Amino acid sequence: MNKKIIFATGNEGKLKEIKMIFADMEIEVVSMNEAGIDVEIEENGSSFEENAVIKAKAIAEICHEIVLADDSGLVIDALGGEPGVYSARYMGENTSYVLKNQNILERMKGVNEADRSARFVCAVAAAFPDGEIATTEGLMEGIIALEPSGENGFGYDPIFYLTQHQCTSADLDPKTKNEISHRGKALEEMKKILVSKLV
Ligand code: ITT
Repeated sequence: MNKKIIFATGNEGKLKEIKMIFADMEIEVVSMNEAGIDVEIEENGSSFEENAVIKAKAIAEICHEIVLADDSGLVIDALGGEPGVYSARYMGENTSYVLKNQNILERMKGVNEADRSARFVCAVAAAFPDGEIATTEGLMEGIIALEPSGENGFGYDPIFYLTQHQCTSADLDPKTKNEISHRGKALEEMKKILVSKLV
């Protein structure tokens, strides 16, 4: 039984969450970094799913193991779906999230609560050594906060307010975030596919 998967991500925030979500599985999750793989992948798809498949396939071609990839982002309705698939590249890949978040809050100034709806989307793709591809998707609904809050998570978490929890996703403890998050949902679905493939 193949109990190892390579996760095609260079994002440490994602990786922490992924490892925690897989902690209850007898599957070793190895990051690209840990596997010694260092390649630039051009994410030129027009959807989260397309980009996840591009990343998983690109790495599967190199390592002939089961490869998973996560493409995710923040979709803000009042901004026509921005930053969307460009979430990592918004204002430039090297711009800090303090500045990116500040910029979004600035653009959302004056937008009333009813129109601040947004969601995190996560597509996960698996590329199997036999060439099969599987994808799953998860969503987390919320609104854009009025000001940043919280130290947990990463990226846009400090400005993503969960009305049900009355806090941002950066205020949540990591376990609770994984239970309700776009990534948690997409990966729980993917775990079921992996179990059926690995028996
Ligand atoms: P890899 O492609 O190497 O996995 P990346 O950071 O480039 O890393 P994406 O292209 O999928 O990944 O971009 C996702 C961006 O969306 C990420 O950099 C964050 O800015 C944002 N994002 C996704 N999930 C998030 C979460 O749970 N909390 C906060 N921000 C998130």
